[in-house]
Amino acid sequence: IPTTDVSTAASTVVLGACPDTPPKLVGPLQVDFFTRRTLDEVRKELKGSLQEGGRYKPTECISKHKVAIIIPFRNRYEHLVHWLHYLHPILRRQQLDYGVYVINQDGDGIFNRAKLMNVGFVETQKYDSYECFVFSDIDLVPIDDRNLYRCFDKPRHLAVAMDKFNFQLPYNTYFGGVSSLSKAQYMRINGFPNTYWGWGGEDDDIYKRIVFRGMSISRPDSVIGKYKMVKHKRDLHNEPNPKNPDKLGHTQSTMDQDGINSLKYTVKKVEKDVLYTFITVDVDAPK
Ligand code: BGN
Repeated sequence: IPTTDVSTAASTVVLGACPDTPPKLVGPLQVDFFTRRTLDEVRKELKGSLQEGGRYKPTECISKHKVAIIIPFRNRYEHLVHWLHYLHPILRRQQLDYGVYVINQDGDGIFNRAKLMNVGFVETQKYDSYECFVFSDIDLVPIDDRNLYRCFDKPRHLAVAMDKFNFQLPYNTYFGGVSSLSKAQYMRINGFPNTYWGWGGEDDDIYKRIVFRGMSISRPDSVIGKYKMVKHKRDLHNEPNPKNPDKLGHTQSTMDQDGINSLKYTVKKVEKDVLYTFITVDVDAPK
């Protein structure tokens, strides 16, 4: 309940904490990727409600959830436009205190999704005291706003029912697409591996780390956890890497050496747009 401070001439309202269940969620959403959108149009749609760098916090209450949304990225602007158009209004309705950080891999060496997510974890903490990190692929849009982009008492897997997998998990231990970890959960697994170059396996490695550190995961149900994926061709320089499946057999012995404690990278450029903070990094990718 907001209380009024009458000690000043102009009365100031002291905000209360936001409720546990955000009151303005609508449930299932219409999402389509056929409508052509430009970044400029999306900026015009959203700029009144956002702070520079893709930041937002509710004005009606104090959010309990300070969340850095981290998106590993390279050359997918057409997906970024859809993601921003749909996600900002959802995150706002969820009453999160959040920022959107696009972690852009510099150059055209082999892509490394998990290493970019580690970079996001370190870099975003330079902007605010984030305690919760949501890691999202650029091509995934939730189609139910009750799927909360925050942290829970267990590491959370959010992308449980994707259209491309017929709205089911592809397998029980799948942890790909979109996930959230608190700072403590993330530190407990030494972050993510830095050594999965190219497509495949890094999400399975993260799942194993969680289990090897005695945790389990939580998920929304498969109604709330529905996602649409923007259809696309495989990116250049992100081929399935035949070495990655073998690495998975060694996670337990490698995870203490390969992770946030061994992360090396160079920030090349930081650009603040009203819709996001765009961080370009050299991750020392093999060609
Ligand atoms: C799995 C991939 C995941 C990927 C899912 C869904 C591997 C490791 C060898 C088994 N795992 O096969 O990374 O998210 O498919 O596409 O390639």
